[in-house]
Amino acid sequence: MSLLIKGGTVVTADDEFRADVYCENGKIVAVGENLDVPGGAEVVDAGGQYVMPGGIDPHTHMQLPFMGTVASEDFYSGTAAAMAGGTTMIIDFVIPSPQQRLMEAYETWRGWAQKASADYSFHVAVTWWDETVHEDMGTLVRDHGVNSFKHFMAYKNAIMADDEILYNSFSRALELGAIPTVHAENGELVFQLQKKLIAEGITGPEGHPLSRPPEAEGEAANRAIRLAQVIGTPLYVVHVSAIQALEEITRARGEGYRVFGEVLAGHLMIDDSVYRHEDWDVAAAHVMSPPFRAKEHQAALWKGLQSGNLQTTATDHCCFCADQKAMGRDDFSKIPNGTGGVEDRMAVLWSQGVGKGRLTPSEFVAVTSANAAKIFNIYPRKGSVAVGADADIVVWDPAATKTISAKTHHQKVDYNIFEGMEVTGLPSHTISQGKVTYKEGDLRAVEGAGNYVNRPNFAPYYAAMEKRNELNKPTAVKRG
Ligand code: URQ
Ligand code: ZN
Ligand code: ZN
Repeated sequence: MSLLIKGGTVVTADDEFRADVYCENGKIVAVGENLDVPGGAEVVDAGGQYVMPGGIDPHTHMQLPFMGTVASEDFYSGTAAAMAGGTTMIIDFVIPSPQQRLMEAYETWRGWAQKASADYSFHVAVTWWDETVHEDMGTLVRDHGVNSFKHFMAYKNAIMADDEILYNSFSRALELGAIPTVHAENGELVFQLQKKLIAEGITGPEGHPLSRPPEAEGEAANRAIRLAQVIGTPLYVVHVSAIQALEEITRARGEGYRVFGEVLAGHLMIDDSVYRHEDWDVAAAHVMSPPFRAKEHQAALWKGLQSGNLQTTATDHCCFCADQKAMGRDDFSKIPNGTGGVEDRMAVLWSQGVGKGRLTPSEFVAVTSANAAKIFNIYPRKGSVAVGADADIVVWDPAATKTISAKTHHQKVDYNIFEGMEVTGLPSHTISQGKVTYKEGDLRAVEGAGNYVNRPNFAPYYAAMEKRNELNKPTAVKRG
């Protein structure tokens, strides 16, 4: 199976240059002008277009069992929709129930993901603690290519990790050469505010953002950052939505700490007025956590992306249809949390980022693909257009336009948070494993074609850090 992408401008996180790209057996084997390749290759004409690494969405939840229901998008339909939008890899989440062995949950999610049509990997959530969690984290890093562990600081009485779990898990991650990640909201504060609002008769979706103020995110972000700092691990903060959290990340990075921030395409574009929509279903369709924020937060998040204080973009694609959202008809805290976006992220980021002069094409590649690959240790296999890399590529037509709508999207959900948004800049071709899986509206995703991507641990880097920690190792004072 060979493919020649001709006449395009290659864009990586570092540069832009005119070159053809030749792929064989799922790998990039040549990048250069006027390539002389063996006959019989399929040819994609990329004239006037950009040739970029396929998008990596480091935050999705396909068919997640959550809040009494199951997300409507599965691993096949979700990875197919991703490729229709230029994303060729997702990093999803294994989320064990408290007291459930991590390895058991991991095997369950691996089974679900067999049907994926594009490559995928898993962060594994630590939602409880005992010796078996300590053991299973080691097995996952050593034998299953997991190098990131997630901690939900929200969702009290469900999957919330308290400080004891955070301390134990971050410490174990350091030993293993894995990176801890957090959903940073103070779960206790949210829980108390939910109770208070319901008691005051605010039961509609307008109560959702009121129960999750930006200060609840800022406090948790700072707490997680400082725990990681004392313990000695890096930290990745998922779906940063608020100025208060961005400020904590910016401060820690300014102090030289290795803290990474992720921002969702939705949080860059949508404000909290959606929760006051007169149509209950529209307001409920936007219930996700952290919530969409007041307008000033969007502007700050763009600056965070432009300044390099936020490194990746994602979607937190976790879909629930109207009949599922209706579970919270009388109590907003029972509306399943989650929204979609895996198909739209790249076009939204291009249109509103590159199109508005906020990002260069190379910065677009960095925040939609390369940085996630680097942070989760799969670069340059993923996130680059270079010889030896996986042939996961998007051919991008900067002039193509469309209006985003649930009526035309490939996502298995009956609402689109970007409904009606006009975008300029779309994939003309998506290439996964060296095969054209999307071509000018024709989606050719193959169920089960996706591969699980092992992500090597960071032990060598941590070993160096350990040496530094050794130097500063505290010693007991000898007395008397
Ligand atoms: O919190 C998350 O990331 C999962 C449960 C998806 N739902 C959401 O509202 N973000
Ligand atoms: Zn979350
Ligand atoms: Zn999530």
